[in-house]
Amino acid sequence: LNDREALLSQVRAQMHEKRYQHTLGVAETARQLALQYGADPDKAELAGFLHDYCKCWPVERMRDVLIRHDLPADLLNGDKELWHSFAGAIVIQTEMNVSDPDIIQAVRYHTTGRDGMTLLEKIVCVADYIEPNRIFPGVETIRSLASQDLDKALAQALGSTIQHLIQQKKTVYPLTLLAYNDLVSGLD
Ligand code: DGI
Ligand code: FE
Ligand code: FE
Ligand code: FE
Repeated sequence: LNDREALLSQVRAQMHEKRYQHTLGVAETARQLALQYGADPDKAELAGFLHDYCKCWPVERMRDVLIRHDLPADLLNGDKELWHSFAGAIVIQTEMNVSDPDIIQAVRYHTTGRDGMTLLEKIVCVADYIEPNRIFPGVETIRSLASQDLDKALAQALGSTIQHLIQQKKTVYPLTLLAYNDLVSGLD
């Protein structure tokens, strides 16, 4: 109980209020999706709660973590938007004593996705798109797909992110394309 309070306040201290409300939304949405799709609801909630742990850190602090842990050059030379998920997966181990690989992977891949995503990874990634505070064109489509078919929801979500990145002339990280192709080729 006291542990739970400490966990909440430590995560809250890493970010501004709006990001914290998003974090709570992802945690609750991930729990609901886990109940719906047969994953561990406690793990899903915790992974959702931790997923954006580093999101509001200064980029230099995230870069330090990535360099110290030898993360790939394509990540360090690529879009800084991706850093918080890979840094977060490292930092929750050192600062929050998280050792569960399922939770660590769900945080690591919550932004990019990857091929062969686990159920928990999919749940956190979809929850990140559809939590109640999210408003963007197309979110209702993803919400309704998520109530029917998690893979369809995630394919739709990643597909719209890829389109958005291309429209803005931004790079698409290879793992995002691999995730998208993997999901689409598995759909009926
Ligand atoms: O941290 P959040 O804002 O809650 O959400 P996120 O971690 O899913 O996404 C962070 C941003 O990363 C999102 O606005 C799109 C951007 N982004 C940049 N390059 C890529 C990318 N997202 C994906 N999936 N793949 C990319 O290559
Ligand atoms: Fe994120
Ligand atoms: Fe996301
Ligand atoms: Fe998020």
